[in-house]
Amino acid sequence: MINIKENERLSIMNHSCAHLLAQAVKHLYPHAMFWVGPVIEEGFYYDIDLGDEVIKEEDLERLEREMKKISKDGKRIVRHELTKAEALEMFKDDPYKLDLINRMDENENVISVYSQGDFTDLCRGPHVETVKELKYFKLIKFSGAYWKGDSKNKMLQRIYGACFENEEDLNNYMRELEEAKERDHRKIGSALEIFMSHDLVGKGMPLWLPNGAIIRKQLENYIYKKEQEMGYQHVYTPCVGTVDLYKTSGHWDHYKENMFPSMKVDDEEFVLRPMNCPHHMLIYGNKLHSYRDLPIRIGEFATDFRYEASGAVKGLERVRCMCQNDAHLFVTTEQIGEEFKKVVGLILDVYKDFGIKNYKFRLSLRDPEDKEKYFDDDEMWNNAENTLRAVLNDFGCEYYEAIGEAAFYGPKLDVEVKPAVGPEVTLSTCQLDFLLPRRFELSYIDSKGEKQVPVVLHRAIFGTFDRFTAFIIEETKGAFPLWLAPTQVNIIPVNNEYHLEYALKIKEELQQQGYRVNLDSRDEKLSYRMREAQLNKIPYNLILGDKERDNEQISYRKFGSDQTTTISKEDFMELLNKVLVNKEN
Ligand code: TSB
Ligand code: ZN
Repeated sequence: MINIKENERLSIMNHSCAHLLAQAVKHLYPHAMFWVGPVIEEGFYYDIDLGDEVIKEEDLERLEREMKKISKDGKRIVRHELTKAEALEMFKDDPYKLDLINRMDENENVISVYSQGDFTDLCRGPHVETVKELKYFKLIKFSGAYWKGDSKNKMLQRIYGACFENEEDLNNYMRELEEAKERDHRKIGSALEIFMSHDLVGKGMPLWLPNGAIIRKQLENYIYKKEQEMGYQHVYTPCVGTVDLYKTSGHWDHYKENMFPSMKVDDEEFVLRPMNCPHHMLIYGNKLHSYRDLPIRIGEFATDFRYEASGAVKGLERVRCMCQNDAHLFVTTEQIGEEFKKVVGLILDVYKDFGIKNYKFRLSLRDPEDKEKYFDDDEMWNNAENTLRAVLNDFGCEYYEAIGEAAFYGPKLDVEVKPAVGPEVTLSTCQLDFLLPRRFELSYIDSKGEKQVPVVLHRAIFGTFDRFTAFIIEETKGAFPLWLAPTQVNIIPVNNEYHLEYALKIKEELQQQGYRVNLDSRDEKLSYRMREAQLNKIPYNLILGDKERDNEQISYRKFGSDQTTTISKEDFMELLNKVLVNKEN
């Protein structure tokens, strides 16, 4: 999908279209006041104060009609420059614009406003020359948005739109938007009964339904096996800890706004944990360690709770209760490179198995100009950052460096992906940490018999099972590869009277081999049952009639194909096994 913000011409047009929208709003709602109307990747929006009024679907059409009218009228867009004093005078009745003007840099001695017909707005520009140039636009959606994003402030009405140079581009864009909506994991997740939410459980707390639970179990088994092969040791720990635990780790001071409030039980004060690192630090610290034991890799599928803003929670992608595919790797300084390499190798391996191709590696580094912001050990930082770079280069991975984005405690690598709807998110992460082991006074004995502090790598390959599942739903559009599909094979006996027995036999054989099978022996037409299997995106559909029964054969149709293939039962079993093992569709 095109990124409008990155296209200069479209950026200008969309910004002008935001003004056109504001003008139309002013015509229909004379009391309206305007906050900001920026260009975004998907077009533009404008945040508007409509008093007590709330925008509804049909208002978008009315506004669009008004915008078309203004555009036809064809007024020129004219720039005027004012001093700050003049601007303050001009917008003296508009608290929003006054707020903007007052926040402008003192040195900014020219303030510009743009006028088109009866409408003037404070703006840096640039704009198109006349509103006539804005012909191919669409208002897309609306939502509430707190002024300055702060829930203590008034809720404004945000209207989104997009503008293009010609009708074809606009139509293509609208089609892509529609496709993205169809791919949205929230829609597919509900249609395929993967997860649900309920107000009584709470916001950002999805419930995994049986189909979702199968997918999640497959993911768990898959990554557990990989991690076991790599020498990880898996643990179980409680999803709460005392406030003191999180004071020791530093989260209480630095991460509190992302945590649920604490609760008192007898004389202990607990928090729902936002991270598992402190628990794993304690497990490491439970024993004395020699350098010969390192790396020690402690893994857990661990439930965490985070306070995410209610406007930010989204299906399985951004939740308040999540399960991380977490591990903390305890290494010597010399082992950082080797261990980091293993983590990147695992990420690449997993992405290959899932056919994930569109992702970006982001290497977050320290800002060398602002060393005070970071854990104070220059040599450690330099070595670590160079090591991470070298590993990525060795793999030939493309990555970009985000200077100044490292955590206080060390550099990190994130993998970013783009969901069907909304901004990019991080899936996998690997974060170096020089500090946490110190806070927990962890150590190992080196070859000279001296105490040393290990370095910790925090890493999550799937990120969370929640977010990863959301992503896989969108990647596959719900047509999961055989090994992940909740129902793998659907069996349709053509006629229950004659073919049910054979169908039952095949079902049993498949189940004995571990497949998840559904027998659709409902008294419905064959075509109806076939269509439903397609809707449920079941990978293999078997149609069993006379011929199949008499010759011990299977006729099957793969999801998405309208071709039926007939082969011997043995060949079918072999085929299915091959598809399963190779993680194909
Ligand atoms: C990797 N302590 C580390 C851990 O050891 C940690 O918690 N890192 S994290 O904060 O980056 O979270 C790990 C992963 O969880 C992220 O990469 C992201 O994929 C996923 N994640 C974070 N917040 C959410 C959320 N609200 N909903 C779903 N997944 C999330
Ligand atoms: Zn961690």
